[in-house]
Amino acid sequence: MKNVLSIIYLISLILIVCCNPSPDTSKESNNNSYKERVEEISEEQIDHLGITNKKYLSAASKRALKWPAIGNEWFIEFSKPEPLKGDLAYESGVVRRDPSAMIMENGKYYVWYSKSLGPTQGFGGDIDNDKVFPWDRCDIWYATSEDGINWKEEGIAVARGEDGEYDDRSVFTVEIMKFEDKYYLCYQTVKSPYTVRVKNQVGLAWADSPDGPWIKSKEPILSPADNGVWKGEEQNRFLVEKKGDFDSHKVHDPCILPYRGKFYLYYKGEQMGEQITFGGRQIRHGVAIADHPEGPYVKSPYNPISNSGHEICVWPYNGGIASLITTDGPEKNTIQWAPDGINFEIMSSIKDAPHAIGLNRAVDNEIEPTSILRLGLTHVYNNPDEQSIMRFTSRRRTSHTAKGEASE
Ligand code: AAL
Repeated sequence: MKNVLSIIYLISLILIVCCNPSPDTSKESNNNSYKERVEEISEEQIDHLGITNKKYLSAASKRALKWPAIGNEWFIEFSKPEPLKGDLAYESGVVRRDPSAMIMENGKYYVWYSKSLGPTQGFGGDIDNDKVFPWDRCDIWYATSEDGINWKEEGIAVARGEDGEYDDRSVFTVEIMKFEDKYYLCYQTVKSPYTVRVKNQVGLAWADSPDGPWIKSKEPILSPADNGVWKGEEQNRFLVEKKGDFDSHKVHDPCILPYRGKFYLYYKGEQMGEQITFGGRQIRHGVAIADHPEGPYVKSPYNPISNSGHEICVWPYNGGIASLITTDGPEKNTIQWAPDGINFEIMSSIKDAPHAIGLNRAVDNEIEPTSILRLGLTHVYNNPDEQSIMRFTSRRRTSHTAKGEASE
């Protein structure tokens, strides 16, 4: 017995020694792997980052050294949302929300948005007659403005479909794309009955003028992945046998950008059996790509392309695509950029970003990474039953001085 115990002890000792390199050895290999880099690090970088000794780089210093040679171009601060005037001012009993981007046509800004009337009853009652969400029973309306502050509501652009059509219950959360003198509105669609398990799709309409008339696609241009399995018949979206892809339940917030000779449809995916994780709801972003604006759109095999975010807010910059990520996920409150429109990296962190941003596509988005965010539209909840569209501004902070102190 004594011999057996001694052998076990000896084997354990050998295993401990072999499998756990001493702290000194690991430090050495860690420093070795940085040897080459250390020689590359300039005195200027060391001075700029305030590093004490370039032979002893903390994880934070290593990350700092990987930052691109940027100032604070991607870092911005947002104003509080301010009310609009005219027809888009708050109106009792009305929901106006999820504004599209603004485009400038005929000397005026144009914006499209979801509009519905009356209070929200939710899912507890008679869903055939009730309004289950503020964005239920919506049509897509549009408005114009000369200064972006005073708005004139022009009327319905795209209405819900006839009974039995894929968009017969609600059309909402719209985006605009102008391409080669044609206008395209892409938007979310729901078919009745609006249950908690109903799948949400994306529709498209096109016109030769921003004032319409709009021709609607006969079929949705994007649908949820079909590989999730509900558990049981009960209307409960959290009960699943299998969750399926990140977009197995809903495809939302579509936004099409012409990019690299193709059309990139960015969207938010909601998953069947959605859970709360360490960053909030399981909300991810994906992209589907087409050769023509009308489609067919093919989902990228790289999806999801973001594991964070909520409403899509994307714009072209410097040959790539920038994306503002809010609300959900571990990388919420960041601006990211992908050189290829797919592989996004964090460029800055932000706070108090407006929700459901309608970008100002009338400005030159190449002036600075965030020039397109200098002013724009957002929505606010006046209360659970009423939402209105507001405007925001943003600024880059370039100095930090005490009262009376001269800046650099
Ligand atoms: C929004 C968007 C989608 C959702 C709802 C209306 O902010 O993410 O449009 O369906 O909320």
